Amino acid sequence: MTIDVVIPARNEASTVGEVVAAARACRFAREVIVVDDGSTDGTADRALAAGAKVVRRETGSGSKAQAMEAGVAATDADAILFCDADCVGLTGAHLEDICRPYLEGRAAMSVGWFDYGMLNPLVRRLPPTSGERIVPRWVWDSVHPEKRTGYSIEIMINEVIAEGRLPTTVRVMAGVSHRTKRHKLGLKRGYRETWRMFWYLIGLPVRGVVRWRTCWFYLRELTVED
Ligand SMILES: Nc1nc2c(ncn2[C@@H]2O[C@H](COP(=O)(O)OP(=O)(O)O)[C@@H](O)[C@H]2O)c(=O)[nH]1
Ligand SMILES: [Mg+2]
Repeated sequence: MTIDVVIPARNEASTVGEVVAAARACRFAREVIVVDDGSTDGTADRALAAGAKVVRRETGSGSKAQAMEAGVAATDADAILFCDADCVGLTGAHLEDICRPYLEGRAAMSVGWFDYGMLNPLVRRLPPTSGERIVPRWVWDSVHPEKRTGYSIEIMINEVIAEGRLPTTVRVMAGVSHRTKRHKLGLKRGYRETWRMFWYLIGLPVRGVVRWRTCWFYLRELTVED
């Protein structure tokens, strides 16, 4: 069983080195692949210096989902551990905790949630939008190409798992957060973009892009780990 780490990154120079180091410290991971779409802040250099293999997309109009796709195409691993490049406080131990339920056959998908403190008991049961998750590569391949877009790629991975009635485990990555859109874009634009993303995601079942039953199937097969 081989596991490679795929890290989509656009302009994440301040955190990508720390994230690559965490991924390399995960004893279950073979290779760490960072996919960069025309970053202008030295993200690729930081990733290389931290020991990642860097895949550069030169389209200038990428998306996170397309970066993930390029990362999966660059590996023949049996399973992919996806990880965002803007995590803060992430360690190899967090990633090992995510991998374990998958490796032990308890989960087809294992996900790490950011640490929201008192909100954790509530958050852990929502359909996860986290970028930190392991899935077998067939799950990625089963996401319809038209659905590999925008903010919703994680929801579309959830859909493959839920509609297959497959078990998911989630756990909180203690002490881990990320640089939010407010940090990256400033308060005003950051809040606007966060709300835009939130409404888009809420709208998926409302507009029938994702069926309500999918959420139910997801919850039925969900195990929350401490
Ligand atoms: N290569 C690449 N990475 C991207 C792109 N858009 C987002 N990302 C990365 O995907 C991860 C999650 O994106 P982010 O903007 O943090 O989304 P949020 O966590 O929902 O606010 C981060 O590591 C981003 O750098 C893109 O167009 N290309
Ligand atoms: Mg983020």
